[in-house]
Amino acid sequence: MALAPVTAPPASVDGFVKQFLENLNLERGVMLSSSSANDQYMALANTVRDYLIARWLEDQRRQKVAQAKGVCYLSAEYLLGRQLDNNLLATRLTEIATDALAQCGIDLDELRQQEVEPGLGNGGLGRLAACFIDSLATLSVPSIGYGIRYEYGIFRQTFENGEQIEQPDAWLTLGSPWEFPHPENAQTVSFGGHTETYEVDHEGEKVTRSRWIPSWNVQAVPYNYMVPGYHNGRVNTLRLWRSVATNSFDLSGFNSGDYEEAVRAQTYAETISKVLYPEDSTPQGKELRLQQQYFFVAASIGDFLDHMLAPGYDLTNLPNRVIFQLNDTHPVIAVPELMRVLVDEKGMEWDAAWAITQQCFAYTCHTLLPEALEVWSVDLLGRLLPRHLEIIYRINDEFLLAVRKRFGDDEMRIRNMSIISEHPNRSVRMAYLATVAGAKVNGVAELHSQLLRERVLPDFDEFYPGKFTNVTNGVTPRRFIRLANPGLANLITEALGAGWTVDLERLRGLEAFAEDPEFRAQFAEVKAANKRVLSEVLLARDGFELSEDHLLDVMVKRLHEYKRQMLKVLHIVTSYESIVSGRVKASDMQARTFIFGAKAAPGYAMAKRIIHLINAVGSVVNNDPRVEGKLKVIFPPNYNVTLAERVVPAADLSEQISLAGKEASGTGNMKFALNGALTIGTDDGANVEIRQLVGDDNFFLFGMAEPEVEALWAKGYKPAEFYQADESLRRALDLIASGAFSGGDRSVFEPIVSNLLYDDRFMVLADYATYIEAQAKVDLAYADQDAWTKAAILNVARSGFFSSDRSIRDYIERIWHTPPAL
Ligand code: 26W
Repeated sequence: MALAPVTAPPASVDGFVKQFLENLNLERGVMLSSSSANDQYMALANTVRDYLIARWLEDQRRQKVAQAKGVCYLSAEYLLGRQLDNNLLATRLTEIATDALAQCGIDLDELRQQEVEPGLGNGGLGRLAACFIDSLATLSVPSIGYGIRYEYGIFRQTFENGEQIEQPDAWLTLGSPWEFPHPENAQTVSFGGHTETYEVDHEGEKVTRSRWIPSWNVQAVPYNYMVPGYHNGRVNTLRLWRSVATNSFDLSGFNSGDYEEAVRAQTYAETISKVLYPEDSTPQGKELRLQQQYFFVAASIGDFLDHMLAPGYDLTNLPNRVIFQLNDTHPVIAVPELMRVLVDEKGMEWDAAWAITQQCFAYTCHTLLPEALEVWSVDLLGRLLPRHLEIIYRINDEFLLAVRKRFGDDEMRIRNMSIISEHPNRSVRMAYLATVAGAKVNGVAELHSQLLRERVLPDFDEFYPGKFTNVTNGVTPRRFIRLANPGLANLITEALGAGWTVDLERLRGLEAFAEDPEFRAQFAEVKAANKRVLSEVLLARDGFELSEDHLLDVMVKRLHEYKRQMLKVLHIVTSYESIVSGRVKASDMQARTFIFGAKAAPGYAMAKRIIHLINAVGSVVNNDPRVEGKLKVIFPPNYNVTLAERVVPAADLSEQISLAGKEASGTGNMKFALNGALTIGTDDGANVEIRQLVGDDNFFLFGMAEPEVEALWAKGYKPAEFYQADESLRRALDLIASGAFSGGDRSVFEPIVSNLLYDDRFMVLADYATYIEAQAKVDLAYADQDAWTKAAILNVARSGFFSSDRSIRDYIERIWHTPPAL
């Protein structure tokens, strides 16, 4: 069949106007003259959708007919950012829409502002998933993203007297025009109850089988989102699940007057997809979180088996049809779920089912922090998912048997490798389960993958040769260059011609232009214009104004001690102290504006105190006349994808200063390099690869490398010794301790100071001196604007490797082995 049954409206200004007005009338029920901005935004979004739907339906049909191997990306988070602009870009409709709206007297830019971004993720992991589904669609890979449609995404951050306040993110209040609910395709997801055994006849023999008798269930309703590829006419699907009660009311209860009891079940069922856990890196071990995890993977596996397979599909072929990619441990409960479905529901033998399962999963690890590796107590898991716990036990028994066979009765090794940990409580190590079940396990940058093999899972690496691999993260050039930085995108197209957006290695061609003074001038002008745009945004948003000719020094990411926002604070305080003590004249100083963006997990007290300190330092530094405006600290609240799209293109300096061995990859680092910021960074995560590519001359390296960190721990790290030995560090810490940033109250930031002096798990004090040195080099380098611009161009030219398209190609080659696109 050549034509899909639905056709898109004509891609012309007139066609667009007609469709837009029709949507305004028919979908919103308003006339143009009486429509609100929200009406107009909704009608516009509907119009863009109308252009995508025919393609979408056709792609779904094609994927089903072909039955080729595809990817199910399982992720608890998708930090999507705004959809309108991306969908306009993908469909080449931006110009048409601009003109069409202008004909109706509407400014597209104003409608853009109407969209509340779906913040269905915490940070790097969720944003990576969003970049990956963009690349999967752009590379025409048959694939679907599965996740949770949280009613409330990551909290909205405000500051009160410098302290973080969390507000609910009610992103759905006005409705989302991008989602297609399909209640008729709901999956039932069960919980609780018990298991029992029963006997069946199998080829004349009686065999004992197990089954799960759950005690309650919920409905998982799919909400579909279109994921358009860039200029390739493809539209993939993101399917997010919402939980609702099975029989929304218990009618008999209702009739007998117990209204409260009747709604209770419904309310309870709906809490499962109510809110995103704002915890980043420290799992909470909360029952609701396990419910969320099981809820979405059970629905996804059920959905795949029910709707994506040809009728009568032979499940022994499943590994040729699908690979479930586990985005960290959050979806790992999918492993026993697939086993349960194959064995208990489809009647397959255990060994056959296990052989299939082991080929159908692959696991991506996103962390090195031991505290971030999820474990679930056996108590909780057994209560919520008793059959799954049995299955996990059996997987573990057979696995440990194989380990014994290979290594003998090395009890310590068995303990270390067991999926069940006995201490401090009996619990299931989800990363181990994923490693045992996964066909492949990957880290997210070279260094991370190496440390994963050598430090976190060495026994597994030995036991499973070839299972571990690396796929370095990437970011989508559509959102983070084309949309975020149209000035740079146009300059690149003028220099290199079209096509680089889907072939980012072509940025290499810019190396030659770095030598061209005219190109450098144009590049510098783009940067300056981006700073003006950011300044306007910040002024409207938070009342901040950027000063011209300041070096823009940016640190935006979740607030975590390992990321070391404190090191940045110490640098600022050091600069400030050198002015107020009279040792440095403000007029001799390179003017800098420091921008922070960071949310702290609501329960992470130290992180929240650091946010308070940053704001406190800002209000003192910004208002001290002795500084003569040479240092500015600004901290716009509620950093999110939308703000990132304005901040990243304006930055001169990108701060990537985690303690070596702690940041798995980082992806902000890539966005900055691609937008022509220079990095000051440690030898950590993907910084290592960025530096190798852009060259030492175009990167400010400082701090201990990972082996030096290990050596210092081994020797015994005493942070107070660094304090004693370094006068400038002493002055900075003393100034904070003195109450200079807390109206004389020494107690407010005392816990931060004490923590650094006596604990300092992330070795801030040990890296302080080299950091300050590197920052001095930054100041010197920035003084030669032309040389700086050249280095910035080389950063762009040499960062094409960090396209998420390349990451996805690596996944295909090293892990998924999916055939070329249809
Ligand atoms: C609730 C427990 C928990 C544990 C870990 C929540 C979230 C996590 C994530 C692994 C945190 C995360 O986002 N990790 C980041 O993943 C990025 C994408 O691979 C990397 O670039 C970052 O370095 C890594 O910190």
